[in-house]
Amino acid sequence: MSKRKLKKRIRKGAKRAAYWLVLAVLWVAKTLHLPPRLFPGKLRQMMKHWTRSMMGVYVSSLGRRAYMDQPCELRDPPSFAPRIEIEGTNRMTEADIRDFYQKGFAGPFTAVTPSEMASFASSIERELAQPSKAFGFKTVRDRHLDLPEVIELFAKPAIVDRLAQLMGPDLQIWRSQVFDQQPGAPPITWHQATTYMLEDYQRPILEPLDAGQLFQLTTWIAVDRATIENGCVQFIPGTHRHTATVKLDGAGGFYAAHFELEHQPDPAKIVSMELEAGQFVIFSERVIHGSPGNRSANRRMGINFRTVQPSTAVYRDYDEHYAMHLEETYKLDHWGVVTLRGEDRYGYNKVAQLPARERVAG
Ligand SMILES: O=C(O)CCC(=O)C(=O)O
Repeated sequence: MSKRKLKKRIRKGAKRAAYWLVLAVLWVAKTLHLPPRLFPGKLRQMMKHWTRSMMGVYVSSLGRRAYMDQPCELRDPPSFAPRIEIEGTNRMTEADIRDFYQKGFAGPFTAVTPSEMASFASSIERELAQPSKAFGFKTVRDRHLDLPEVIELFAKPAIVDRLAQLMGPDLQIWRSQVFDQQPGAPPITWHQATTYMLEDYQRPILEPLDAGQLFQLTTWIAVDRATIENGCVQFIPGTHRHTATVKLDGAGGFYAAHFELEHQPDPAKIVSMELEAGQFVIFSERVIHGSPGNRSANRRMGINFRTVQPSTAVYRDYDEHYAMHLEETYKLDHWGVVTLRGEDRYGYNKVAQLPARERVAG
């Protein structure tokens, strides 16, 4: 091993040991019910947001295992009736909503035609080479904040009508990401998310009123045709009720983050969501999902966006955010949620100033 690699490994080991020690102290403090206010800055956040079971898994494994995200359980709603009434092709029935709650995802559906998607694809390729106006550097994250064509795609009635039937009439987009899987791209390991504490493991990005309810939905839209060969998104139905644990530094990878989910999927149960360009799937980020890597000669690009109800606070008291899997830090001065539908009766979230138009749909 080269000297540089050895030094890097020692630094990493020392950092992990220090983190373990801090967590061990916090775990004792949590067991003794000491109030978070006794701790400074980041430690106070961890005392507040790491549950005893999160600390317990990390400390008892000597820092080798952790919960994938803040553990919480999803309950069924009191009724599977759609949350809004819609007529026409985008209408979902009670059986459709029940099916979503059983599996954790719904689709495929069609947002735009493959030829409409082809012109979106050339525009997004061009724009991704330019710095994001919201963050000031080139990134695949949150390009809906500076590119009107992205928000126009997200606002297609085929998408918005279904999100509203599943989650309710008032919807805010808080985040989006382009997934550009070039030929040879490695798999995106099985993963799941709840309140997005997993991005820095200190505090959650999302603070729902009730984490037992459906408070977030992801829409994943195929920019290119997505097949098993080029690495379409795959789901393990029914795994969205509980939060799994991960082996840290495991064999799997999600870009720069390395971990392996401690859930062995039954291969017969894996659903491969093959999509034509312009089609989409809606899922709860709590369902275990990933993609098998691109073994074809063609690119597999997709764009996702994440929606909450205004009752969920997003990035409360954050000035900036670090995403471990992309190794990027975003200053949040120009970040805000975008109203996709309905109204905000809570006022928790800063609303973004979009370049073309602020409200994109009725
Ligand atoms: O595009 C992919 O392969 C993974 C997408 C994903 O993990 C997500 O949308 O949450």
